[in-house]
Amino acid sequence: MDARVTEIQFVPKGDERGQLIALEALSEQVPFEVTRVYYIFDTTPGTVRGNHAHKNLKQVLICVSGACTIVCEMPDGTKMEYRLDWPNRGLLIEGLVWRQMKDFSKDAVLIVLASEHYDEADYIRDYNQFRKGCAK
Ligand code: T46
Repeated sequence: MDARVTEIQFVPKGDERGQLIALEALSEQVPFEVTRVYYIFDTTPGTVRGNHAHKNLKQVLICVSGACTIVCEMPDGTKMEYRLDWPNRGLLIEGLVWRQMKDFSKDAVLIVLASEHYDEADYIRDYNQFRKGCAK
């Protein structure tokens, strides 16, 4: 799978009562079957999470409360930072992308929709192995 990071803008179904965002599997925004959902909250101030890549996983990250920064590095060393600070912003991460999550606000809740069940064998935690583009 090619490494790819795509910023997604969700269109809220807003009215005078407030906002609602609906996400559907196998849609343009979530182009996979959602097999797992997890969320990160109550983070320790200054913490940096992640520091790994995935071989095959596809994920959509949304900071539904507060804000955090996602740093994505491609196997060629290209780095991009994305500030997720509103529930209508998402990040689709596919393939071999080294990711870090940092600068969490106190109220940050980062929810992640994932294409596969949790599998430690899908993680690449060795940065040098990642830079070699080795998915073994
Ligand atoms: C990712 C970023 C954005 C589970 O038991 N099941 C799960 O589905 C997950 C995601 C984690 N865990 C366990 C494994 C560890 O004992 O929860 C603990 C913390 O996981 P980890 O250190 O991998 O968390 P992060 O925040 O560094 O990374 C997570 C995801 O693991 C990863 O896939 O892309 O969020």
